[in-house]
Amino acid sequence: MFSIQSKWRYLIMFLGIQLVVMALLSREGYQKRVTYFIRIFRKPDGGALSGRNHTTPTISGGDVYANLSHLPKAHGHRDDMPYCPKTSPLIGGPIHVSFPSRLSLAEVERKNPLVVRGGRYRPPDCVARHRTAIIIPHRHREHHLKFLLYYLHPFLQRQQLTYGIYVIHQAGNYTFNRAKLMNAGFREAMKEEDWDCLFFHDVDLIPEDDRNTYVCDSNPKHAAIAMDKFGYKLPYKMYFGGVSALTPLHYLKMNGFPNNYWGWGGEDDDIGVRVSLAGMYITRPSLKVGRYKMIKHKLDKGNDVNPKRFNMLAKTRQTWRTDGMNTVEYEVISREYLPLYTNITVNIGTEAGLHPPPRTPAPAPKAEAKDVAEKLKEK
Ligand code: BGN
Repeated sequence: MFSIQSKWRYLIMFLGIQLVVMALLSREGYQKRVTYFIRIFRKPDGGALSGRNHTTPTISGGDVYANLSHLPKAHGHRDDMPYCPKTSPLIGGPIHVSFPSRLSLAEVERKNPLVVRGGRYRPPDCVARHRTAIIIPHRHREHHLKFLLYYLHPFLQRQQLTYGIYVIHQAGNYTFNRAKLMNAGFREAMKEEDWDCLFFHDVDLIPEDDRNTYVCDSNPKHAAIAMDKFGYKLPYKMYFGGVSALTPLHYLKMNGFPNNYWGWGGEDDDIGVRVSLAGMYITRPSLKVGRYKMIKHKLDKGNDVNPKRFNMLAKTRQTWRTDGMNTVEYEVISREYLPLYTNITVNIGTEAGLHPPPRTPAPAPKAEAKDVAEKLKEK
């Protein structure tokens, strides 16, 4: 009898301890720590690709795809759909970003079943309050683009936006011109849809917090305020590089971006100066939210540092009205509506114009009379 009673006592004590442990673990802080430890024991780079096992996707802390699997698989009827809430319930805060080498575009497609041709999306269960186009200037960075698409699609879906992703690809091998590609991207995107906000986005920057909403402010917004490469701080007060957001009205008010910055550097500073010359100011999210991880890479071939940038920057006040959207010249070579983005290849020419005359080869040095005489002798 005595022993049965003590057995019951132990069993009740054991169950009690289990209950306390479970209660503690279910508290948010403990959940985060448990996820943290699980991540340590996982293979490196495995965290972001939680959907590798097709049947049982793991929803880990910071997984950008968490919650999205609960969305309806098809779009509802347009007439009876309510507006999306002002703050999306799908927003989760910090996102874990890593760059697993095995990622493929097919995997990105599989994980984004609601994205349609051309890289377009609208929320399946509500009418979006915002319509955002993402403009990505690009050349020889397919590897980076794949990672950006992997993170950007779910990031934007969590914000319940209607969106489209445009990659503006510079044709040929002439020096890269980021700002001119943005001008081409702006015009081509606006031809297709009445976007109310455009995000000008470097291909190698991955947003790390989905509270950094991809919607426009009443003034031009600099979104990439805290990058890992600058120690998650603004490198200087007027910095406007990486990712910025403007409405079509903002863009036209400042005559778009400059067309004449060939190579690395200065064009983003010029754009920042244009904002204030056009009577606007730069807004920014908080340092906590405007965080980005940069995909490491060497300086590109064909994007050498632009030695003219200092002189050009000193003249922005004189040039911004006559160089920009009102003077941009380019040719669309192709427009492809790919599953994850619209790929627009453009010829933006060179510093010598859209169709620079082919370089004539230097004339061969005239043969000396003496050499000719020698040659004749040999014969
Ligand atoms: C600045 C560059 C920017 C670049 C940032 C961050 C110039 C102009 C000379 C004053 N500006 O120095 O274009 O985005 O660094 O790398 O070089």
